[in-house]
Amino acid sequence: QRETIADGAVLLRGFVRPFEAELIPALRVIVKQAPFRHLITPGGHRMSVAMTNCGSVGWVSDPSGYRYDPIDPDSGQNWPAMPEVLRGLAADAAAAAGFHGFAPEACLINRYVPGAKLSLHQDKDELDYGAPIVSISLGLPAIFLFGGLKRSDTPRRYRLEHGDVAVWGGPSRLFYHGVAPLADGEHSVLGRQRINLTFRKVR
Ligand code: MD5
Ligand code: FE
Repeated sequence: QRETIADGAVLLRGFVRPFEAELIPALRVIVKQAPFRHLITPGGHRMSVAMTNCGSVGWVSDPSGYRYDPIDPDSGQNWPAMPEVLRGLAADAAAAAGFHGFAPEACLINRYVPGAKLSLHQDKDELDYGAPIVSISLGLPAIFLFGGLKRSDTPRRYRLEHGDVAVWGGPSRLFYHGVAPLADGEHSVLGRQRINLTFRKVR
């Protein structure tokens, strides 16, 4: 089902559940080629969330700053290509939320283990804020913190579960958001972790 939580922000609960059997093997192939790693922020902190990417560019952070880079700094090679099943699901989810013709270049893949969190932030490293960001949640449930345009706006809390998709477009594209520390648990398919994929148009 479809729930609009702000102007341009839509939750599609269970949207990718029917495609789990294609999605998870595609993920395993990517992670074999570009393993999860803990990036260092420009402030010198090691992120508790581990990350990798697929697509023509990937999001990276290091002490010099944040950027989208065609090269995986760990391998010196291009990031793995974005599998068609992922590209198609992202485009279909965007269309279901009213954003037609979404053509993502980057898919950032975040891995949360119990205790891992993502502090409140805005996604501002993309050039085209007109395009939405599509987010797919897999594995353990998480509490998503959805704020507003100001850091001081009190976030609303949404529980995101395995198979849920969120589409962030329009004014909400630049809202502050984060993920509360992951509660411990065991997911029947992915075990003790949550995986989130975010599809982005970068240029
Ligand atoms: C996550 N990831 O659950 C989230 C899902 C990230 C990140 O935040 O930057 O990797 S994406 C949530 C998102 C993206 C863009 C805008 C808004 C939320 N929003 O307006 O709330 O790992
Ligand atoms: Fe974000």
